Amino acid sequence: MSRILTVGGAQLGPIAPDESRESAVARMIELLHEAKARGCGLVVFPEMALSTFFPRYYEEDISKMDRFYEREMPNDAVRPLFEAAEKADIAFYLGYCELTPDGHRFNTAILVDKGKIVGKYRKVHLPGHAEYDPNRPWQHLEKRYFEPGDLGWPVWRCRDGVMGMGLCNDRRWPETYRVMALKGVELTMFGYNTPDRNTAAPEPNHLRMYHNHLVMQAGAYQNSCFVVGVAKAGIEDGCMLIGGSCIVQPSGEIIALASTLEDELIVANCDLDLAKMGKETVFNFAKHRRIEHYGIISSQTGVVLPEGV
Ligand code: CDV
Repeated sequence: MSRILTVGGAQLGPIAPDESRESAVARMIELLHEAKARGCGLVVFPEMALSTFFPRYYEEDISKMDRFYEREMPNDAVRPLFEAAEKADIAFYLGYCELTPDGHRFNTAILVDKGKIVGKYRKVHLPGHAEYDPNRPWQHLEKRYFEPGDLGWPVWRCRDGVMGMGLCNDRRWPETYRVMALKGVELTMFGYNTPDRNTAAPEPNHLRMYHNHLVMQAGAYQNSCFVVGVAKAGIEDGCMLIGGSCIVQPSGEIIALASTLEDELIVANCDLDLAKMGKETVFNFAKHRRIEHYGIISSQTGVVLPEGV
């Protein structure tokens, strides 16, 4: 018996700072209709899919950015997406900025099925910085505008599989995948906004795409799960974001890949049973993990060098 889930990665092109939520939602509904026509049961949208990537802008008073956050979910602007997905019988992942009733700000993703939020994740690995950096052409102020996520990495049963979520920078950290893999994850979803040509890192531009795929392919293979990575791509208010949305199978091979920097749906038939093979052999955790040597991973953040020169 196989468990085939047809998965769509709904890449979005840029969202301008003054583009309305209603407009972004209309674009997503169009991709959802295409996903329905192509047989999808699950669609993954990007990180911050309802707004421009505003952490590129500095504001002294962070409440001046409140217009980019959602105070409830779904709200009036987003409800049509929930309704369209329920009608199409498609589950979806959606990234957005969350402002809680008691004033906490998170970079959040939800998993929605049959009109209901079945899972919520708040980004743990916030990249960038908290104060204005004069050396950057664009800021990356996620540490200013968000608190680190407080929910860890739960997984959820959905569409006959075990699903997990991360957001953007989380995909670069092996801990993200492994925590979920220890809960049996079979498909892990990441939305991302990855700037190109304009960060503080002194590396050639082509490496952004190479690393984007490298981390998700390694995460899929080493944890024997599908990985779906979906970009907000293209030139957003003058700032270039990479595309390269992809679906990776548990072997680590890419089985669907975006070819544009615009709104684009990629689709793959994912047999969730393929995740079993690695979990029962090379990455049979119960059999092969040696936890007596792993303690340092959860007790230490920075590097401690050996003594001497
Ligand atoms: N939105 C992100 O988390 N972006 C980071 C950038 C800053 C490197 C990323 O990991 O793609």
